[in-house]
Amino acid sequence: MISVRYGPLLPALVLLGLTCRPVPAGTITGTVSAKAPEPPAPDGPSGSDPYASRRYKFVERIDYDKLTDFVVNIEGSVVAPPKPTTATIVQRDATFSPHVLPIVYGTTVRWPNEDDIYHNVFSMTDAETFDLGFYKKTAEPPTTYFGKLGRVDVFCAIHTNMHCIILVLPNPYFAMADAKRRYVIKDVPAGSYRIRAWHERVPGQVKDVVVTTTGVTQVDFTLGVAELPKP
Ligand SMILES: [Cu+2]
Repeated sequence: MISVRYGPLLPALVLLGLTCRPVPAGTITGTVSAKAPEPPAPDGPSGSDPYASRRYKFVERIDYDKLTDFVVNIEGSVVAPPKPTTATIVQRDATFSPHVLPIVYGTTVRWPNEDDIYHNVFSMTDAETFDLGFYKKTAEPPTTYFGKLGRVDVFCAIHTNMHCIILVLPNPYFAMADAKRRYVIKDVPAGSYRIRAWHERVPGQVKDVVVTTTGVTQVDFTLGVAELPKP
């Protein structure tokens, strides 16, 4: 399981965007996508496609062009606790929606169940461990507060495929890519940063970026295993 880790909060505390007067700010934008590795040569005896055989016919392969839920965020620079804010992940048709939710630390997440069947919401992640028990539709859904940085995997104890991921990030400068794989992070105080592109299924990527007050900084990412160390 890939984990997202950040250093201790307090030593890294900077007053990013917290001065009294308006801070000159810019925008970071670009694309983020993932690329399939070069496939090895066909391994059948005569170069035939082994996936045609009954044994492998139903093995699902990653369609890199259809991956979604990419997140791009500025690393490291931790702001003082932001204003209390809430976000929501619903349980609908036995699916958590959204599947990936980036939040700034200090956010409270609501967990409404919109189905007529029981669901359960629990996490056994190091960053957050909780169990909200079993419940159907309720007037006031249970909530959880996320005060620690990191990746939190959340499951339902009843349904196999109910899984979602909360990325608890150190500052509000993050964005999810849209259907066209474009992301936009606005109102970033001018400065030098490292930004990370993340996807749950492929290795992330970090790039250095300088944000100026005069316009838009373009940073594109193509994720894949190509950059990982080889034996
Ligand atoms: Cu469930």
